[in-house]
Amino acid sequence: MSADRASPSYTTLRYEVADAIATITLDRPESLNTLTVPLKVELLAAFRAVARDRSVRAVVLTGAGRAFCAGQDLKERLEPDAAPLAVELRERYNPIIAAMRALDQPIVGAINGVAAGAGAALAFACDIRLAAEGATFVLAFGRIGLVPDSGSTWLLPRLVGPAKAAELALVGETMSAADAERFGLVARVVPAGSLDEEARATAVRLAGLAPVALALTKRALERSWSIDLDTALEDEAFRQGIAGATADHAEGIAAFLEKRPPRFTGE
Ligand code: T3D
Repeated sequence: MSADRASPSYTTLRYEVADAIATITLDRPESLNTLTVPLKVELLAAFRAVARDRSVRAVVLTGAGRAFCAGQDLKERLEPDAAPLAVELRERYNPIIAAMRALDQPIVGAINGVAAGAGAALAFACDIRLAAEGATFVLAFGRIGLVPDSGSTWLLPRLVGPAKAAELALVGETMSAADAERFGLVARVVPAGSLDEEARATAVRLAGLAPVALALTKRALERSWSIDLDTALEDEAFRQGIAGATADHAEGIAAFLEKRPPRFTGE
């Protein structure tokens, strides 16, 4: 990919912007992209950079090497100055998940390999997930005497339903990419060699849509889990009022009638 902009200030991930798409690549392949404090700090900074950059219309999140992310770096956890677990969650993990879910731009997770522990949670927090054929998901927390965290107890039941979520969270079984597709955890499984291309194609399609409508749709889908139908109907009417007042809506109608592709500006 030829990057329009790549920030040299990141050391544990790559942040590249090209053609209105930000690609964030967790880049510690020698340890399966495990989450260290520097990586967590940089990942939050990267999502905040996306939030500030209105020229970015879609994000791809992926991992370098054979893994997507093996979760918390357990060697770092044994260091004497490691923060207590609850502090680490409140100060580092939770803000990343919150930033991902609050982002206006959609995030495409390109799950290239194993996604374990908080690495699985990062995948769950993406808006759309594509998985390489060999990718796996494992809530490895129970194996080390921990509770699933980083939003996984909230996100997973909403993605795969309560029965499968309970099995994954309690038993800690590894879920294959094929099963992830079967249970609706990923939108599609693709050959490993095509994952980057497929993820980028999805991001390109998203980047060509109207940004305000996309952001409102993200919020509506998220909110739908905690409201009843009557409230959802009113919520849709409210959001449609906002989307309908945008220049992009007028452009969408004009483009349709003129039989040409729309040029959305985010206005
Ligand atoms: O701050 C806090 O602690 C609170 C937050 C917690 C959030 C969490 O994420 S807790 C869960 C942490 N993650 C895990 O428990 C996963 C541990 N890893 C595994 O279960 C397996 O490694 C995988 C299923 C991810 C992959 O298995 P496999 O067979 O493909 O690879 P491997 O041989 O096990 O691992 C390759 C290397 O990566 C190996 O190092 P070595 O022996 O070659 O020097 C392994 O130790 C290392 N590695 C893998 N995961 C981690 C790790 N090193 C440190 N931390 C890891 N999480």
